[in-house]
Amino acid sequence: MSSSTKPVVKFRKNYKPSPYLIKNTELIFQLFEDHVLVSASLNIESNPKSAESVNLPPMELDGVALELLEISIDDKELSDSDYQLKQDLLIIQPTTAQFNLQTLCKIYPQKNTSLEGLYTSGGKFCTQCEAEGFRKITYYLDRPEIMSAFSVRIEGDQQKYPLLLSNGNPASRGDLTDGRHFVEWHDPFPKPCYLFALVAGDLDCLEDEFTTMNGRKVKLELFVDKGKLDQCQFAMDSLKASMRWDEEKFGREYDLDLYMVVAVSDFNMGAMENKGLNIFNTKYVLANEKTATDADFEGVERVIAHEYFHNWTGNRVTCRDWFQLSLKEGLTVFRDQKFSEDMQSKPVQRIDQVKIIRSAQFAEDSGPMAHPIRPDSYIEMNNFYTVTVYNKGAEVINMMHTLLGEAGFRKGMDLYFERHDGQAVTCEDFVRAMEEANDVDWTQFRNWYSQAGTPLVNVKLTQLGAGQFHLDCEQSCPPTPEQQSKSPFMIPIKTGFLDAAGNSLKFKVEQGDWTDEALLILTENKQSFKIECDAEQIIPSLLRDFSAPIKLAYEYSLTQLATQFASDPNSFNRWDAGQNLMSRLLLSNSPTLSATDKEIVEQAFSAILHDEQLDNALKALAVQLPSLNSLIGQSDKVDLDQLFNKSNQLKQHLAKSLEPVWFSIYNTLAGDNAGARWLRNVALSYLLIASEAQYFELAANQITHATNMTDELAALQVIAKSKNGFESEYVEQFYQKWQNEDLVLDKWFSAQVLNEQDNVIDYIRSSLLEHEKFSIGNPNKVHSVISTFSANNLVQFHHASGAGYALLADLVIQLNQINPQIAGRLATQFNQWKKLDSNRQTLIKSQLSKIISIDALSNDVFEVVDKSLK
Ligand code: 0A1
Ligand code: ZN
Repeated sequence: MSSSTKPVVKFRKNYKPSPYLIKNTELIFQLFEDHVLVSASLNIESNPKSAESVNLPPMELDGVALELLEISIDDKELSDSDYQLKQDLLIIQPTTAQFNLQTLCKIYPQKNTSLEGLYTSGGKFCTQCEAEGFRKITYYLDRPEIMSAFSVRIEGDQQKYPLLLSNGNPASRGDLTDGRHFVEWHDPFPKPCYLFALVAGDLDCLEDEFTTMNGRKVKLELFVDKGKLDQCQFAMDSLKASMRWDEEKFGREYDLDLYMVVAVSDFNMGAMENKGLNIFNTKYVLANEKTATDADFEGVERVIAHEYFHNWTGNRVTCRDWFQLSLKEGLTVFRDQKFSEDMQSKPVQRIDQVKIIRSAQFAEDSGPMAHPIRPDSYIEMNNFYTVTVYNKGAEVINMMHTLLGEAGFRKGMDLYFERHDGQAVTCEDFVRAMEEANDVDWTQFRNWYSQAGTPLVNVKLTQLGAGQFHLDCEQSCPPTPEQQSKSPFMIPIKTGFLDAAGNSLKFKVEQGDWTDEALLILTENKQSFKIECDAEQIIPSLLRDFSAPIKLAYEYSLTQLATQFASDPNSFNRWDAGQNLMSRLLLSNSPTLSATDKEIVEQAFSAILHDEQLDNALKALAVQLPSLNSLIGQSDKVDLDQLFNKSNQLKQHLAKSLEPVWFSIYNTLAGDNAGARWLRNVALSYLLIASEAQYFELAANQITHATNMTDELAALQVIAKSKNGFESEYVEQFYQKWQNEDLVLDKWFSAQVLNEQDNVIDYIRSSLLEHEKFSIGNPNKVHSVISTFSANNLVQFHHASGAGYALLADLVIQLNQINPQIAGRLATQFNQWKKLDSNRQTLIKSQLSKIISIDALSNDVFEVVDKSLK
């Protein structure tokens, strides 16, 4: 990180096309034990589209932490006065419109703990170049609109690195002297440098083949650490399923002869879509029943699909600049979500997607880092790989899909690919393709791209006469750091109506046809819809399937919510009514829950659990309280102590009053599929809340005899959370059993940080952070311990002593040097502080002030903390 320079803000409005292009890129990597030599030969041309007034302006190439050993232009070595080396830049003065620039740089991947650029993980070399990591490899125009054809030669020790991989197709290979060998690769598709990848190491490989819709054979190779082949089959199956799905749904075929996936343990994110050579966090590749939970399997399937789908939405059509990130990420998340809905249960998937929006995205949208899905400015791009750009971005695409329908959406996608294949484009280009393919005007819809914040829609229903109603809607959007006032959004609200018994009603909107579901499109600040419905009492079922990323307020009575919870035909809204009901009780001003409140929920749960039509996964979801994060995410101010209290009271009540039901579910449900395992494990957790003494044996028995990780982990979680969790022999046994299985150890760490007793913070500091298997350099470990603690053990993270805040701040400071990207992300965990009481505000503010005053603060952490303090 450029720690000595003052952070510079980059603005979207200042975009200018690059004055130069790089047509061809030839790279030679010589790998050694303590350094790597990188020679680059770049065919450069001045850009006819450049906005520069001078004919041949100076050329500025990005480069960070590079030792420049040689530099020449058209084979003539440059003297010191021919170029300038500034902080993170190499500046040359071209004299012709076309020339070849050659550089030789020395880099130190073995010392690179930022996990950006070229680094080592578990004895192998690997890369991560998105967003701006390529500049840590060689001097380059490190911006996504520079698309170049790459040829790469890698040389290294034959024994240590039998595999030398890069993008595209292998072109040649051979032996060198001193036990070294080389492989050359050529990628025929011009690509931005953020999609460059290199891997060198000694790995096991699972091979397979896929025949595309046009009969072309594609070789599939999945590389993992030695001994892990028995955890690869599911990822391979998911890859083939994704390839088929993209052909069937979108007519998109894979374009190279080879598709490689490499799994590495040290990785900042989930995975990376490098052309033809995806690099994955092991967490999203390795899975078998013994080591991975049902949720892990879904994660693998989703991320494998996500990276594969990027080949068209991201690689073939890429981003013009990083402000356009949602062009590829929102769209690709949307695509992986639709894929998961087709592979798994649709309502369950939708509920999972919405939970992320309501907990993490609403929180971001109401905090200091709020930004539109297409941000207007940033200091450190790595801070903008956010739930807003990704998940709200996907919601915006989903609204397009809802507005246009399946066929209209496909027409838009086809036009987008037809127009922009091989180009680096903008969100505006995407919207225009959708608009023009469908002949619609989305001027107002574009506000979703330019405005931050979560719109709130207040809805009221008034009866005008027999069977005649008005649905009055009013939208508003709170100010966000850079935008004080907002224009109205275009908001599709999928709506139905129920009678008092919960049956679906037929109705008409304005002059429309009779229907049982309609899409109301709100465009004004205030808008009223005339509803005709032949019933006395009607219950609106609004925002079905979460048809827009908004908050919706309607004053339901508790009975109406209970009715909806029991029988809304829309599965999503049925779940949502339950969440709504509980949120209302938990967030009300009263300090405790009344007996009637508790009974309403108890009866609703009981009905759900006895409903023979409802599948187990939906039951499991329905009987879980809204997460504290989503309750906080949805509020402007929270009384945390009251919230913790009431949510404990409710859990205790539900655990005790339904004890026989939980017990019978636990004992009679065969855990032979994911939904059943889930519900059974929810029952187990309620039983331990009802009485640890009485039911501990169930958990002990389960952890001892489990035949799959889902059950084993569920038992570990309740045991580790119990009163004697820290000393439990079962926790120790789990460790002994799994000590050599890195990803399982991550679960072991996480389970322990969720214990809500006061000594947990000491335990984390003295036992977990000091544990021989903990490593601060490994993002998965940091995540398992620190992020899990601060995001999911809210009772202790927000402990009135401030010890939880101090723990997080210490880790941010420690990681600031080692891995700024992870440090920046951790620091966002403080972002909700303005919603809290003044005591906690003071405590957090003092930690933030401590962080911002340290030496050599990275841009990543600076940007987050500085905004938070404003
Ligand atoms: N494009 C990847 C995510 C990714 C982004 C940044 C990274 O390092 C800074 C790494 C991966 C994806 O969406 O899967
Ligand atoms: Zn992505």
